[in-house]
Amino acid sequence: MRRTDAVILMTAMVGLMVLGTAGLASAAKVVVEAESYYTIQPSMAKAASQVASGGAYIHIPLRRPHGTTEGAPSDTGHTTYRITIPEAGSYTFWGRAHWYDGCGNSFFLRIGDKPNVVFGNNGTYQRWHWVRGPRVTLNKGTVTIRIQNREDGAKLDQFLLTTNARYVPVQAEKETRQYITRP
Ligand SMILES: [Ca+2]
Repeated sequence: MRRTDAVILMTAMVGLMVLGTAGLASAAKVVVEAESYYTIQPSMAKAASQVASGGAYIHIPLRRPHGTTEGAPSDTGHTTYRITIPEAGSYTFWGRAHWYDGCGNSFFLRIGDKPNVVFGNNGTYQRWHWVRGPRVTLNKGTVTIRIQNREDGAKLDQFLLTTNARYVPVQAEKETRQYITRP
């Protein structure tokens, strides 16, 4: 290899490394504590907990007797959030949930003007864990997110939106308050 070729190759490699770093740095992530809602309507309720991030979570309180078959939700209790999306793109929704059992493991989720979807229905019970939701295309600017009652015994600690499709949250995350509007 001639010396000039080597210099060109080195320059190209450095350029690619810089591009790669910029690509990683540009992944947008918005983290919201579930208790940082804009509005709340019963039977959705806020509860305090020392093991929940921020010391609180939202939930549809468990009913007694708790249903053991799928039925219609008891009401349309919900929270809404006003979130600023920092840049246009495809975002994956994740929620840090705590499910009671197979009949207390979901919410309805509505992101902006997207269709209402079922969030959850996975089989991890009685502990906080991250649950993957839909991947949605969002514009830059304000979006309203709505979490609604589907089953009693369902709890939500945090949720996040990330443009990085391969990102998998593990622990509770630091809230990005600059993207959250409170009343
Ligand atoms: Ca929380």
